[in-house]
Amino acid sequence: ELQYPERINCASAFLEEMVQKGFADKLAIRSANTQWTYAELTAKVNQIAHVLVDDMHLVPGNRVLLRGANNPMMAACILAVWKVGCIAVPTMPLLRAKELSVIINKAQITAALCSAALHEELNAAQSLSPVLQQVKLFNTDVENSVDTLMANKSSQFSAVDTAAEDVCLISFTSGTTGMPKGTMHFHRDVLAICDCFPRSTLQSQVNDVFIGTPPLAFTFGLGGLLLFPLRIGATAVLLEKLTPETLLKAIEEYQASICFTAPTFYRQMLSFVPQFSLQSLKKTVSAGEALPVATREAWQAATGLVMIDGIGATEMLHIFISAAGTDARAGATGKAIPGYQACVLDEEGKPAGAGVIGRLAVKGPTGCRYLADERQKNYVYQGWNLTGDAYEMDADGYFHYRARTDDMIITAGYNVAGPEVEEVLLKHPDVAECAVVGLPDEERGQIVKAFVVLRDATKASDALVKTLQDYVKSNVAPYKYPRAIEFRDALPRTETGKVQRFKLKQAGA
Ligand code: 3SK
Repeated sequence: ELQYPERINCASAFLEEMVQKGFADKLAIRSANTQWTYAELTAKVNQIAHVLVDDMHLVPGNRVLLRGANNPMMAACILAVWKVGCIAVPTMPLLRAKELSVIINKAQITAALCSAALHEELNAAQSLSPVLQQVKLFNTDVENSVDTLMANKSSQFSAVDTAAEDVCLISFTSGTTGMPKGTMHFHRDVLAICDCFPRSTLQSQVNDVFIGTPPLAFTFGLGGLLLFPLRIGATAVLLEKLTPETLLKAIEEYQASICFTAPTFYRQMLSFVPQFSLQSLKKTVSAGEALPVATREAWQAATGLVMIDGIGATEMLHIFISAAGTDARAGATGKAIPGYQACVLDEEGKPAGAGVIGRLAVKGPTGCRYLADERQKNYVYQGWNLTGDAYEMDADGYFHYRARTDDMIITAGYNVAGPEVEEVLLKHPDVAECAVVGLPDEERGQIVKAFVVLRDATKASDALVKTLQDYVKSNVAPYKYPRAIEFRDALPRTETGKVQRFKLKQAGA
């Protein structure tokens, strides 16, 4: 079991503790035009901490909204907020004024640090939410920006003496349902995620170079691209606006060894893989969405790497079920990682045995604490966190994803898991992306409908609809075939890349 002292400030663990452990001159963060060693990062964070205290007059417990893409200053600002004992509320760069305003009002946020490039929407949000009193810009040398003010500050700052159980992070769920929730996490939670998955499953090492796409505002990215490397003295590469092609180019250029991104992104990278030399790449982590077997297999065939699949949740902070190397099995996410327990609950809320599809329940060092939200009672049940995923455990204890619990389709009395049909469709050479949902139907209760993005949109035709339907029927039980297929140019996704099935249901109804 993980043990932390009663009083800890997690920022110190990533900064001065690493300097003291001998990592002062090791590269901590790299980006297109910045390279900071652990000593330099610590100095920058300390200078920003002075700006927060001396110029913004923040006190421990204040909530600070952070808005920025993946870059060194965004990372330093998050660490500085922790160092002064405040609560970081990182927000997704793609959010618009109205969405930002919902977060500001919900968390009663009075101060914000915002990258100059993303200022416009926050400015508009401030007019909607007057509770936000001060915004300081970073990544700009205008007067009174963080960058300008920090230049004259001391590079020494003693971290505020916080309790291990003080809240340091409020992470808002991306809201596949359109109603975001704030999830609160402690200083010890931040350290716990670094001491679970990356040590046991990923087995990351000091010489690793981490790279990938998820925003630092998404806990998948915050952990995988910043905290995991800093906790062990490795290097974090933080890059903005990556495309499948530029991510591969960056892996080659920065000699990255560990990559974090979502299944759709891996799938899109496939056609570019042969153009790059990827010898440095040792481990690839897929999370954020279920990993289709077709994507896992194609990735392994193209790169020789066994994908490390994982399921995490903003409520749990990071990954809690996964498997790597020879433990990984196609079709299974994996097992509960060391430190966590998982089971499947049946319809009566009792742990079910192997072979039963039910609600996934998890517990471990992190867990769900919603900020003032009635939905807390739906998430935590008898000490278990109910993630909203329908899973099946096999006889060897591997967990197999079936669907989101509210996305199970019941058609003419049959249970159909949308992702199973998606798996089949994705194997068809014409299909680039797809999402399968249940739509209300008088006769059958629901019908299975597939929304399909084609590799070549000009191929869309009634004949192709029939071909795809027959393809599904010949690969899985025929009652699972999509009675309706609609071709789309793109699927609606949240800022974290999850398909918004509720929007497809609304559109298709
Ligand atoms: O939402 C997810 O799927 C996720 C995955 C990994 C780590 C963290 C999160 C929130």
